Amino acid sequence: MARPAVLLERPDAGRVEPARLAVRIGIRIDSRANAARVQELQEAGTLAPGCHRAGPVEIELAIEPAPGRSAALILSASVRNTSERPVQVDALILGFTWTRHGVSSLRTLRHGWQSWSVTEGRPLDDVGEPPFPSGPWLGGMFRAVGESPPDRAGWHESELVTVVGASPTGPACLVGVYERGETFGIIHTRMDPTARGLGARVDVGARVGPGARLDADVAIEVELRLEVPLAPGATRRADAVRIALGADATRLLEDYAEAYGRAASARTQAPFQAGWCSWYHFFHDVTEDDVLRNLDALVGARGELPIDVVQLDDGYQRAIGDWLETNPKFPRGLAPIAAAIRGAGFTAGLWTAPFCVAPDSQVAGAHGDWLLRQGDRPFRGLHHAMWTPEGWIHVLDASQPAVLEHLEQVFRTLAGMGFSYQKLDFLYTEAMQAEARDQGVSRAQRLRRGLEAVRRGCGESAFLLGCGCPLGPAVGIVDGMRIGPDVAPSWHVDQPVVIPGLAGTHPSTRNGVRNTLARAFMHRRLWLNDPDCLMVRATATKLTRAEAATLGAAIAVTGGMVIFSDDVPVLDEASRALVRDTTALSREADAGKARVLDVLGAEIATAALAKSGDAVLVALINGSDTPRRATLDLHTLGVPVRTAPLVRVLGSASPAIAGNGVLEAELGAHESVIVRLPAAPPLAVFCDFDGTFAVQDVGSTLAKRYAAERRPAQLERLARGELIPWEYNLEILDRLPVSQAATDAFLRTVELDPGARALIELCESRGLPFRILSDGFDRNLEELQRIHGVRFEYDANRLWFEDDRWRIAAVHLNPACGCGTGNCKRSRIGIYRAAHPGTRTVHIGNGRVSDRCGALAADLAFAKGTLAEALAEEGAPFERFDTLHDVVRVLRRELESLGSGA
Ligand code: 9PG
Repeated sequence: MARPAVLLERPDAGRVEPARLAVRIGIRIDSRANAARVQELQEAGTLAPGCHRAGPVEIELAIEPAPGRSAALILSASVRNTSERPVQVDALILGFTWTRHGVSSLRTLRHGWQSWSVTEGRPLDDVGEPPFPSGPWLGGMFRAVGESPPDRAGWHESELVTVVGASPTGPACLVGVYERGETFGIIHTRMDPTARGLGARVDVGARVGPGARLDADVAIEVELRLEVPLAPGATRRADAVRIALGADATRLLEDYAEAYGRAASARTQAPFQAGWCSWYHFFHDVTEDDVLRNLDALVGARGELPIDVVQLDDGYQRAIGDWLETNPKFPRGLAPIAAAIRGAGFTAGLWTAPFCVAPDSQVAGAHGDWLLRQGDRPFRGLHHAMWTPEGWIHVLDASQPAVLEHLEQVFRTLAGMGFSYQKLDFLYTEAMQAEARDQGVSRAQRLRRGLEAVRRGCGESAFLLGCGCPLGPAVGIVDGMRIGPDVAPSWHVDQPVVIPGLAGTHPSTRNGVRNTLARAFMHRRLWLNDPDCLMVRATATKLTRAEAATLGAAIAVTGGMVIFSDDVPVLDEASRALVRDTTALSREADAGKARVLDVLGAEIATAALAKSGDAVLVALINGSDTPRRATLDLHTLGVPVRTAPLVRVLGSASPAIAGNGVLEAELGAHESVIVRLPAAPPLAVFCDFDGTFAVQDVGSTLAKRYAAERRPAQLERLARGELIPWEYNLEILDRLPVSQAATDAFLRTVELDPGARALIELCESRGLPFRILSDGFDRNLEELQRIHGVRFEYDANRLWFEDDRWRIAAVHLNPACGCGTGNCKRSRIGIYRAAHPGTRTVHIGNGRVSDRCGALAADLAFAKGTLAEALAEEGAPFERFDTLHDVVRVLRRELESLGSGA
């Protein structure tokens, strides 16, 4: 069989090959939209650019390289009904395989549909997504499709985006949809049982061994859910899909979010948000007095609790859907609340569930025809016992222009009262599988249009926070997004009834921390992440201080919004300190760049970092239920740091850094710690002196001149291995009877390399440490600096004049290294590297005796002369240079690529 074309390839991450292109056509068994339906799968052949027939439709597919330098493709598809009858297009399916990646044990990111849906790393096992045990309606609150098609059994499922790859780093393949409110993308993955020569069942782990294949195929299929009827001749465009290969899953996710955000005009520029919210202490019982008391307390604590937003949550409204009317707990209505908050110098925030309406609301009573339907009755978006006596909540149908006008009007009124921060909740209800008046408006489009109407009403300058929101359609409309389930004053889910299949989405601190870390890559690329409220109270909580600090640590190190939700007047000093510390650290992380390490490795990520000015915050997180010794090799941070001073800034564990650059801490169950380390420069340059920085070799010239008769014999002993290089030096140079004046006269003839000054200038201007490593002598280097008017730091052997003779002493003999020189360059570079994990070390040299061990120790070696010969013989990588100008050119290029984060 001919090999299929390769779509995408990267030497360190395998390749992507096309598989099938198909479409799901829905056939309704009766006339109701949500009534029983069967689906027919129509294959359109192999995934390839161009036009493909699939039963009654044609699929047009374009495949283009993604802009930029990464190994990524963009697939854009549209579907056209070429038949004479309407066709229900449920989904387009784009299939491919990821292969030859060399990974034996793969993991995958399960990304959830909406804010509260589970997002975590999982093994790519044969089981796939477990069947949802509580029925399609409940399933449909947390997943784009309440019940997966039967042919998806055994596949893993992820919504919007997934990465499959090695943990902690290594080859990875990302597939992500640039959802713009046309479709919902679901990505299915599994070990490919049809992979060449692998048989029906794949046990990848078992095939690891000498000569074993490590390149099992992963089958990946993206389903772009349209679920719209197409009239004869009509065309529909699906949202675009990105496929990317790389060597680090987190970076692939960051690149995806960056490119997606740009393509979708994401709103990422709002200032850092810190605030107070009424929900997690007062819940539905909140009163006007509670809000005003807390407002007073916040005014009193302004210096100490530096927040901007005061947000009233659920509990003020007369009925769900009637957002402009308050219940008796807010006798003066909403406007005075906004005025009081603003008057106190805060931003006034308000909670609503814009698409939800209770049956007993005025809006539902007056406009029964505005609701999404399910057959002959209004659709039920959720059951909420606190909201209405029967508990059922209906949903406004945003496919209707009148509904959009109503939404716009409501939010214009709220904005007019002074609420410039809107927490928009239960947004998923709009996008559930229900019957809309205009069936041609897809579920994603309904949500998008509804949100656009809210934005029009609120105005451009308002801060909109999505909550319970399917993520994709909101990009470009909201400024902030809840990225996890509700937190609670307990680590684990603590409620009387846990709904089967929903334990991961029920309120708990653990569930919040898990999502906060797993979705950190979205922050400031798609919006500002809202990790949900910090819980700092010391009473009426089952959280230990350590657990509360873990929530704080996850919020802080990912740089998201910091909202706390405790009764301010009763907070003790430790609780206030946690608010203060979390806010200050998160503000810092937000201004820099935050990164969670190893997103695939565990359900709850174990380490994260944030660059912050000239420091780096590093978090070690133990989300597990047992104590553990957390370790993190600082060389794997991807950011250069110094190992001292190490300052703990959150948590109470006592971390330390071992000599090999590994950060360690004993963490109790659910305990975390954040430390601050100084940032280190990206490169550190070590340069040989004699013959490299200076043209002539001082020592050997003096030896030739003043020890001519002894020299040949000693050189022979050196060559035979009877002397090590330092012993040879002792034989030749120690007690050499040459006057200081004669030596200095010779030194005045020594020239510097033509690029020597440019190299020092480059290092100075970019803050790169520059150090001469010389097996020559300190006195000569001092003298030559004076002669040439240059300054540099150096390590060199000692030379002094005593009793009319020169005396020498070695400073850094290292018997463990074979170099035998007085100043072992390998160990000098090794010492630097251990104290500066992540800094790339550079060595420049020309001689095989004293420079070889330095060149081999460095990350980047420049060589000429006998050093270049020696390295070439050994097959060691190096950059050849002639003068130091060549080195300067390459280092500039290197800095550019490091600076771009590639
Ligand atoms: C107000 C709350 C808070 C909170 C929101 C949201 O699945 N559920 O039944 C469910 C109920 C409430 C809930 C989330 C899920 O909380 O996340 O911050 O605003 O509404 O009612």
